[in-house]
Amino acid sequence: QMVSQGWKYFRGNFYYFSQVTRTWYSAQQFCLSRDSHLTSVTSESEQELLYRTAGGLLYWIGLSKAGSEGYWYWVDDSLFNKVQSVKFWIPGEPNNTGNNEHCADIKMSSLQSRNDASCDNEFLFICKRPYMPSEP
Ligand code: 2F8
Ligand code: CA
Repeated sequence: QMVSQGWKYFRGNFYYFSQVTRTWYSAQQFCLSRDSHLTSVTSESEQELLYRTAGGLLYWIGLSKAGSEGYWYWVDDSLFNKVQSVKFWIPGEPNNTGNNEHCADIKMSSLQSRNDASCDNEFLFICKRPYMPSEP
């Protein structure tokens, strides 16, 4: 039986912390090839797990901007809760430096860990895959 090597289990999902860097889009393509997406972060406990495991290293997450309004969305189709999300950004972020920061990473080992950055940066990344028990 296949055991999820390199994937960390937490509350119904498996998480993969990469050891190599990719652009945001390339990272998402990698996650898709492993039946996963760049991770969403939809609760305080999930945010804690991720920033603690990240240990201060910088990782892409599955948050990007779309549309002419540039609203944030989760690439795994989780609902983006703008109000809840405020407390997860680093103070002063997102600042859209150079009008070219349309993807998000976790950067600080803190509840307030999120930054917006240019999607062309090559960073480590975190994939997330729901745990789906199969029939015995
Ligand atoms: O000071 C915050 C600022 O730091 C960097 O720009 C100098 C970040 N750039 C990257 O991570 C590529 C900005 O996104 C960040 O806002
Ligand atoms: Ca920024």
